[in-house]
Formats: sequence, C-alpha cells, structure tokens
Amino acid sequence: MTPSEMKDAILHHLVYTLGKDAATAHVYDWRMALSFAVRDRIVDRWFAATRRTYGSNLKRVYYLSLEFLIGRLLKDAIVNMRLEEAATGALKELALDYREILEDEPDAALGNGGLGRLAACFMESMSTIGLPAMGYGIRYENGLFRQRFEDGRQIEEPEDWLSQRHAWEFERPEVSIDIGFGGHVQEIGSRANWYPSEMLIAMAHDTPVIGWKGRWGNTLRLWESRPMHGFDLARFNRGEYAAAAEPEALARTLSRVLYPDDHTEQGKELRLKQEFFHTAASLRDIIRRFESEYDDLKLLPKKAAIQINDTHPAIAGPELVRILHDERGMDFEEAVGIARATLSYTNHTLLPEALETWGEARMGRLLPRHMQLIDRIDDLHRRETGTHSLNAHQDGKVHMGTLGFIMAHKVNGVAALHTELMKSTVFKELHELHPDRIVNETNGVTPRRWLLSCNPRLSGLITDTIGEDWVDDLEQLEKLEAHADDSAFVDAFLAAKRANKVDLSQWIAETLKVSVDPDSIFDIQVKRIHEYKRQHLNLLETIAHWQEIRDNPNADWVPRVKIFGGKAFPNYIYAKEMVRLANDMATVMNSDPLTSRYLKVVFPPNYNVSLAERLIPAADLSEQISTAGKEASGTGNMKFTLNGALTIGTLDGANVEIRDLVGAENFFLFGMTAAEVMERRKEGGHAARAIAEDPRLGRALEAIRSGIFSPDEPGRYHSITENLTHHDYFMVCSDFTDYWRAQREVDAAFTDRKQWTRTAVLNTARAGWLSSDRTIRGYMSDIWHAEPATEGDVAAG
Ligand code: 26Q
Repeated sequence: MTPSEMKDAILHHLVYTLGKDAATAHVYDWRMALSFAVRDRIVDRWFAATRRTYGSNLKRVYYLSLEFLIGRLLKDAIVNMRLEEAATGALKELALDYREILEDEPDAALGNGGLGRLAACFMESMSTIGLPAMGYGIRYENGLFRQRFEDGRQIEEPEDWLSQRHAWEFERPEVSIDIGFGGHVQEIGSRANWYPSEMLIAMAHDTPVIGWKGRWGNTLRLWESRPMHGFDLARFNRGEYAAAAEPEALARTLSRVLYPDDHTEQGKELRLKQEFFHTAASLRDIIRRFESEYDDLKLLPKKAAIQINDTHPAIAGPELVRILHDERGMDFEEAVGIARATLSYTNHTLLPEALETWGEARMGRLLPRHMQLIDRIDDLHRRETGTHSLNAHQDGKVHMGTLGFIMAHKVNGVAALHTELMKSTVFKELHELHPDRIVNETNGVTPRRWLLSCNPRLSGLITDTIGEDWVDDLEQLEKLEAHADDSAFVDAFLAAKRANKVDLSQWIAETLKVSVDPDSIFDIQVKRIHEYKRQHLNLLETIAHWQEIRDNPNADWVPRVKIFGGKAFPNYIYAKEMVRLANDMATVMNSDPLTSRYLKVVFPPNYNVSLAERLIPAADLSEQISTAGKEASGTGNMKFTLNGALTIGTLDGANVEIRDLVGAENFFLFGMTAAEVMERRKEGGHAARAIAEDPRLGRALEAIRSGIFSPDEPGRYHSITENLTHHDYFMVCSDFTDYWRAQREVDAAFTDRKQWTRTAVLNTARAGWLSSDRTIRGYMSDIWHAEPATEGDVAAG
C-alpha cells in the first residue's frame, strides 16, 4: 500500500464512516479514520485464516482468561501489517502528527498486570505462529482504575476506555448466549435439570488479532452482559421509572468493572458471577462450534484444547461435565475424562492469600448443580487415587486451585523455580498422586510490541545489523554477540539508548515538571505495588544513598534517576503507603540542593501498557527485587532485558532463567535464595538483627521515622517502619545489605559506559529465548498437542 492509497482510504473513512469533513475533523476523527483504513486490510487476512481453520480439521486452542491487558492496538496493527511507511507518509501528506494520533487511542486496560498482559502477548504470538486459536474474555466497560496523585496519595478514578467508540471490535448480536444463576435442580437418576432463577445474556464482541506480517489472524472474543428482557414498560407506565430500569442495570453490572485485586482474593459474589458468566458463555460457544463441525463429543479433546488462565475460569471443569453429562447424556465418568483431556490449567501464584476459594453456601446458592458435580468429581478422584484428603470441596469451601488441578490433564507453572515450588509446596500431595501432570512453561513476551514497535531506534539498529528475521525468530538476536566488541556497533547501541533517555527526560520534564539528566543511570521499578515485590527495599536503599551523598556532597557520585511506576489495590493500605512514601521522598529529594544533581526520584502516575512502552526502552537498570520464592515469573524483567537494560535482582521467578541466559557476570545478583528465606523465617528476630548489623539501614529507617519526608505528619509511615523493624515477613531488612552492595557495583560498572553498553548488548543478544513465540510452542507440544496451520494454510506474507 502506498502513502497515497492510504491517504485515500483515510479520507474515505473520514467522510463515509465518520461523517466528518477534513476541515472540521478532530484528532479523534483522524485516529478513527486511520484505524478503519488499517482494519480494512486486517479483515481480509483475518477472514482468510478463519476460513482456513474451518476447512482444515485442525485442533483449535481456546485461551480462557478474565483478563486481556491489550493496551493500544493501532500501532500494533500498523507494525504487524507493515503499513508504517504508508501510514506515516499519508499523515504527512495530510499535515497530521502521527505520534499525536497514536497517543489519542485509549489504553485498553482489561487486566491488572502480568497475568493479563501475558494473555495479550499469547494472543499475538498464536497469530504470528499461525495457530488456530481464540481468546475468550470479558468486555469490561471500566478497565483497571486510573491512578493520579493528590499530595502524594493515590486517588483512583474510573477508566472509561469505552466512552469513545472502540475501533477494533465487531459487535456480534447473533452470538448471544443465555446464562443462568441460582434456582433449583431436579435430579433424574445420575443426571439433572437445572432451572436457574436469574437469567441474562452474554453478547460477543470480536477483535481481530493479527500476527506478524499479517500472515494469520485469530479472534479475541469478549463477552458483554445484557439483560434478558429490556426495561419494564408496564412499570414505567405506572410511573416507577427507576424500578423499571433496575433489572437492566443489574444485568449490565456483570461486565461493568474489572476487579482491581491482583493477589488478595476478596470472595465477592459479583466476582464469582463474572467468573461463571465468562466461562459458561465461552464453553457454550466452543461446544456450539465443535458441534457444527463434528458429531461425536468424544472427539472434543482431539479438536479443542482449553487453557484456563489461573483459577478464575476453573468452574469450566464442572460446567463442561454438566454440559456433557446432564445436557448431552454422556456417562459421568466419561464426561469427566473428556473434560479433563480438554482442559489444562496455568497457575500464576503460590501466595496463600491469592488462592481462590468460595464458600459452599454461596456457591450452592448461585450454582446449585455445579456444587453437586464438584462433590461427585471429588468422589471420583478419591476412588481413582485412593486418597481422602485432597478434595476440591473441603472445610466448607470450594478450593479452585484443587478443582483446577483435578480437572486438568496438565497444570503448568510459569517459570522453572515457580514450577518446582508448586511441586514441593502448594500442590505437593496432588503432584505425588499425579507426577506427570505439572509441567513448566516459562513465560515470554512478544518481541513485536516489546522491541520492534516500542523501541524503533534499537530495533532499527538490530535490523540494519542482522536483517529482520529476528522479529519472528528471536533467537537470531544471538548474531548480535559477534558485534559486542565492535566499537562502532556498541557506540550506535549506546546512542540509541541515550536518545531514548533524552525522549523520556523531555516527557518527564513536561508531565512531571522534574528535570532529569539523561546521562544518569535510569533505574526503573515498574509493576503493581506489593510488599512481596519490595518497592520499599528500593526506597530504603534510595534513602541510604541520599544520606551518603548529603554526608559528602562534593564526592564524585554516579548520578541516578529512580523511576517508579505502579498501582496499589485500593484497599491495600500498606501498598498505598509505599506509593505515598515514594512521592514524599521525591518531593524532598528533588529539591535538595545538596543532592539533586546526583539523585532524583520520579513516579509518573497511572502506569499502564503505554507507559511501559515509553519507559522500558529508556532503562539502564531493571529492578527485579522480589523476595525469593514469591514472584511466580515476572514478565517486565524480560522486556527490560530485551531492550538492553541490566538487571539487579534476586533469584526469583524467571530472573533465574534470565541470569542463566545472559551470564552471571552480566547480572547484578543479590539476596537470599528461596530456601534461605524459608530457613531464615523460622528464626525469630531476623529484622532486628539485620538492622543492628547495618548502620545504613538503621539510619534510613530512622529518617522515615523522624518525619523528614512527612514534616507535617511525622508519624505518617509508622506502620511501615514498625512492620519492617518487628515483623518483616518479606525480608526487606535481611536483604538490604546485599542489595546495597549490588547497587554500588552498579555505580562502579556504569562509570565505564563502553563496558556497560557491551554488557547491555549481550543482554539483548541473549534474550531470544524470552519470546512468547517460544512459550507458545512449548504449550503446543507439551500441553495442547496442536499444530500451526501449514504454509499452504497461511496467506502469503
Ligand atoms: C482473584 C480473585 C478475585 C479477584 C481478583 C483475583 C486476581 C486477579 C488477578 C488474582 C490474581 C490476578 C493476577 C495475578 C498476576 O498477574 N500474576 C502474575 O502473573 C504473571 C504472568 O504469569 C507472572 O509473571 C507474575 O509473577 C505473577 O505475579
């Protein structure tokens, strides 16, 4: 497509789709017109892939997830369709600003963090690979809340990405599925009829997900909840206006808002309803599609693989059994066997407070038949294994992890260490009974978004150096190693990084009114705010470093910018205090005439996918400092490595694999191992001991306590200092000294910029394995036993 053809397509949509004249069009109109022009090209490819799948008898993969953190889609679509020259050329001819148009798009935040972003990367990789697949999620009207700061405090505001028309989705009113809750069950022998008392409708919205070079396209299908009956005209006519609209409002509530918790299960009824709504609609759709092509449900595991993203859709086990047994008349044990062979479950956390459970009373009320089936599934599992203790229904609760496990043929962890810990802790007994069930599939990230598109300077350099085949064969990055000692290449790599840092500095100056020096270390910690992720360890080290500079302001300090980003769950008070402390520290430190040349703290609000795309290319240092054993994998860590940042980190999650890949000498390791943490925790008084042994730590804690950062309210951070001094479950104090040491090694290393950049080159060059294409291939061979459409099935590149 030429720029002038693109220009015509844009103008066509501006006039005939949006009904706007070029003279009066706003950025929004131009963005929509460009999106529709790009979308037109996608649709042909998408249909071709869909037709291929129907004609091919290939096994389909279904990815069920309550979260898809897709972010903005316009640039992704342009890049994957290779329309960048056409689009930039066309906009130039129209005298429009390409960047401004891209940034006008709302960031679709239909997820909390890692789990949701992983689902989005997987969708893109499955399309790039040409795997017939479909993602199923919820079309939340309000995604994850928007964060702003008021006097340093986090304020949440609703995220209304759908207040504008969403350019990428197609409404599918013909795909409307009835969903029921409550009511009663009438048993007929082994089978039963379920008569729900409350009904609503799940209506589909489809978004095409186009792979690299537009070779293949899959669908992301998001469900919207709708009332079964419109509003009550009779009541309205009687003058009961609010009451007339009530059932409608209630039904719509189901897909209204994404739960912002990402690690503490809150046991809310609406959440359980969302989970069942999502799962039931998706399974109906899958079975309907299957039955349109095949007539024997015994073939289901051969033709469909259903992946359960954490326990959130784990009700899929009993629901699929219900469909097969109650509705299709299959024998119960056979139904369980078929369901199990079709389903597999991914675990993303070992934190006990995050493992979902539902009270039997609530579950029995909302899903009476499922409650019965769960007991029969338990009973069957007991007979199969001869054990009595490992029930999904236990202690008056349904344990969704156990249910997920016993209803899956494979259960996977998301990094090597995490998978081993699953086997030795949370799922120990189940693993002993089913030693082949747990497998590892280390997470990955899509290089299209997380290098090619977000870091054009570096990706351009890479393509100029080794050609562009790396984009869908990321291991080719290893060819860069040959250039690690090539001075011109290293200089160009450094120049790309520096230019990214200059861009970010300008953005920080404009949006946060803080000036930062692009030649300082850009030290970044971006992720959800959690005690186990230990933003406060970073903050304590920052304070200690600040104090040391103040002691000796004329020494030759290596300048640093500490960048934080992330949202705290609204009811997680401790996390919110960590946010406020970081902001209070920024206020004090950034205006300290003794230190501000050497140390700045910035915390841009509302960390999301778009902000990640802005920050990660400009990072020198990636902070991955969770307490060992607590971070299942991490995926931000991978994005930083890919973009040539060095990592300071613990042996946790995928940091372990990253360090193995890039080489121990190219990674700043510190802290206790998972085993050491477990040992240390048994001893009492570890925090007090660590504080007594490290005066820097004691002094940093004292600074917080003294109110230096909260002069108007000296006791503001009492709970943080008390907790760290007396409990410190996450071992912040015990790891402080070694973290400090590693940070000083970072300072020393950064003074030799050439050598630092050489190490950065090696990080990028060895990051090929971190592609989510590799992860998806792992799922395909170990879990799904699915094949990509062959060359002949795929539209010509
Ligand atoms: C559960 C019940 C009720 C409401 C909400 C939730 C809920 C929602 C989201 C629980 C957990 C999450 C998200 C978890 C998550 O993002 N986990 C991260 O998954 C990443 C991808 O595997 C890993 O890299 C991270 O280590 C892990 O923390």
